[in-house]
Amino acid sequence: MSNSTIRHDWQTDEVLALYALPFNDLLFKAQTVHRENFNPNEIQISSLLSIKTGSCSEDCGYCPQSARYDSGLKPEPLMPICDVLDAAQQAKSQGATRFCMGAAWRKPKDSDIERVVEMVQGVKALGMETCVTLGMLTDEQTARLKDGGLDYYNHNLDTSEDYYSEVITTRTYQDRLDTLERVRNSGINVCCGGIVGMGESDLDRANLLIQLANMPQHPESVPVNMLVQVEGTPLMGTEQLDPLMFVRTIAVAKIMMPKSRIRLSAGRNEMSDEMQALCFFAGANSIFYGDKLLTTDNPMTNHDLQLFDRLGLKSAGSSYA
Ligand code: SAM
Ligand code: DTB
Ligand code: SF4
Repeated sequence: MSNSTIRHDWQTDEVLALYALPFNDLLFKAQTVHRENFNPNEIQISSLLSIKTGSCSEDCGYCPQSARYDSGLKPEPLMPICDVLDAAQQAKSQGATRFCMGAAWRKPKDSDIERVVEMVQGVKALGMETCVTLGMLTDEQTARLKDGGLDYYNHNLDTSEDYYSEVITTRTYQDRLDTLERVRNSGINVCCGGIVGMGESDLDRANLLIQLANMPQHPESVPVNMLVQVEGTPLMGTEQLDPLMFVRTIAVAKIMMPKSRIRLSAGRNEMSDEMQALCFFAGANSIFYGDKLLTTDNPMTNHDLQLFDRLGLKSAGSSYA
């Protein structure tokens, strides 16, 4: 069997066995799979913008945007389109090829979707790829986003089905899977991953990856976030995950989903350059770039550009350039 066989039948025991490999063996295997599918010196660069901030009705234990927690965040309504396009133009001029717009909604209203479609069309006209993350969608809303030209929809499973209810109680794992199925069926590319460092077990991390890899089609983009601990949220103070376990998670994700882009996502501001280099070696080949994620800090663009230079990494470019 080739290293890069696309499988949808991963079993718990074999995923735990990958995790348990000696670190060098695991990284060698992941890098081998990665090279069979991608140029190992190219990364895809996405920038994020929070187009609607805070006052969210959900209780996601990690999130500073939930109305239930006092994180000190100032809520902001849906941004005017011209401001969104200014931010997209700035991200493009700094080197991003995809612009990801996030809204703190449980689910959008139909009127919200119309405004988001205008944003998507404006960003595409700048020559960038588009991604939005808006919460749960109906069939009609998904079709409208597809017709409007959206390239990617981000909707994370966040963790294993078992651990999910420890983190979120206001919507179910099945709700997440239903939206993901709608997005997949509509023909929009799927961006779906999770967060580690939330106090989950090794088994939870393995089961999250099994959920992702055993979907009928692997997500094109798989963000692996390290929890950003925010004061006021329930997960503040969670024991830090061993950074090498984070690197292992990237490597196992790469082996299980060889043709997917694994994104080194939230948490980079708290990672050393050397840890990020290990993540790129393990098969991560996409990042969020720009001084801010949605509401928390990300490494400064100058620092990232220097890191790319030191590592000989180049932008993978945009299919629209
Ligand atoms: N409200 C929509 C939803 O939850 O689907 C879209 C925006 S939500 C902020 C997008 C994703 O950001 C979440 O699913 C979660 O994976 C990630 N996220 C939020 N807060 C985070 C944190 N403190 N650390 C790491 N990832 C986080
Ligand atoms: C994803 O997986 N991570 C991004 C994006 N998709 C929307 C969000 C990270 C948010 C980190 C906390 C914040 O800045 O609010
Ligand atoms: Fe709301 Fe999304 Fe934050 Fe959950 S992750 S509280 S749904 S903004």
